[in-house]
Amino acid sequence: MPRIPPARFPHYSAPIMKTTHSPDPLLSLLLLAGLAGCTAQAQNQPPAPVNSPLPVVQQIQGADFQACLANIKAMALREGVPASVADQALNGLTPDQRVLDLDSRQPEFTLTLGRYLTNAISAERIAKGRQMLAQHRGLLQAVERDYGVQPHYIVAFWGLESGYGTFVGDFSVVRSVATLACRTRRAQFFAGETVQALRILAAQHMQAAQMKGSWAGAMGNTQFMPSTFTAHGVDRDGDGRVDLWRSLPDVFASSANFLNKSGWRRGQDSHIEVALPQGFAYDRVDLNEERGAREWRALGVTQADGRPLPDFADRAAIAIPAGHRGPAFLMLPNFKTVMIWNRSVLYAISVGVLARQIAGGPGLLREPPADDQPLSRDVAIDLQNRLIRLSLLNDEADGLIGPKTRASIRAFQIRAGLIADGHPSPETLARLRAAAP
Ligand SMILES: [Ca+2]
Repeated sequence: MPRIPPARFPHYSAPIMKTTHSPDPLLSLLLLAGLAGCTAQAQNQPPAPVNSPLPVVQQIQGADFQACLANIKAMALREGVPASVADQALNGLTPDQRVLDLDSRQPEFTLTLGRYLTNAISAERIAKGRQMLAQHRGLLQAVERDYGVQPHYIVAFWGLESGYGTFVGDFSVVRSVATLACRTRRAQFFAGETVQALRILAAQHMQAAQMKGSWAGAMGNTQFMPSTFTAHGVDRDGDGRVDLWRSLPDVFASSANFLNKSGWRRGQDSHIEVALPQGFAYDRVDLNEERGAREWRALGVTQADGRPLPDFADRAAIAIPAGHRGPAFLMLPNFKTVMIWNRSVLYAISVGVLARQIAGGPGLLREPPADDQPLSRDVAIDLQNRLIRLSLLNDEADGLIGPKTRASIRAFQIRAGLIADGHPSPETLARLRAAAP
């Protein structure tokens, strides 16, 4: 951040591929937010390479780099990539050690909501977003007519992904995804991405030397992975190529097309910031606790500014990623669509908050608590060990604050007379240290 440095990518966590993007560097945030279950619900599995039998993928892993590339080439030929294109892109390719270094780094801390939003949404980013919205209004409105995604949301994604095209990455995409396919345990996913990257070259959307992206292969203004590019890229300007690097019509239409295909509901927001009443039962805040507008109103939930909750379609759950002292978010259906783009709750919140500000609205009405500290893995393990000693957690301490640990924190908070929001706030941590020295 604008994009969180890829070094934060927590590769020790279970399946973490985003649908559109590189491995999610922000999953740990989501775990801190106690919302890991949300990912399991909303995520799509990474697209498997089409028509690639598993034995080929298994061969890839054990092979040396050149043999691995030969296997990927065989997969690409079966997908219709001409041998000349595959040879030109793969011959003489070597693994990129920078990519492996970035991939192997583990995050030392999980970010808090407050820190995340500070990184994601600067005053400058809001101002430039407003400027971009005004400058490209006609094009954005035409795209909205065709795909149903509001201009300020398209601009917000653009701002978060690449700083409005400022940060698009300078890694060779083919080399990055081939390196990750042949040198990491995620062979199947990245072999498929390599094949899709070759398909992009075969279709002459972009030449290999120009096809640059993030270290994990996310490309252009939208930071699409190759498979998302081939599935959802749109040639809006009609020059015969999808160009997510240089053509804003293609960039906007491709983003909107992805969101449209992922279930975006025309004209709707992704979340509503809400206020919870005094004495609210925080065990109702859980991703499985979806309720309709009438039910939430009956429980005393209002908009953050005190106005009554508007009607909304379907049922929605509430998230409190900074605990009861921080802002609360009613996650509307489009929130789930944002999480198909990037399966991080904090990312999805950022999109909604930034979009609203780009449209001229206010930011958060309730700020995250300033004293919330990023949780290191060691502190998280220490927290879990104390919960285990109190017989409130029946699990191994793994340093990941998931739904089970969060439930244990709630149980401790109830025992200690604290508000049972399941959030490891400084006060909860201090009380836990005193109770289980
Ligand atoms: Ca084009």
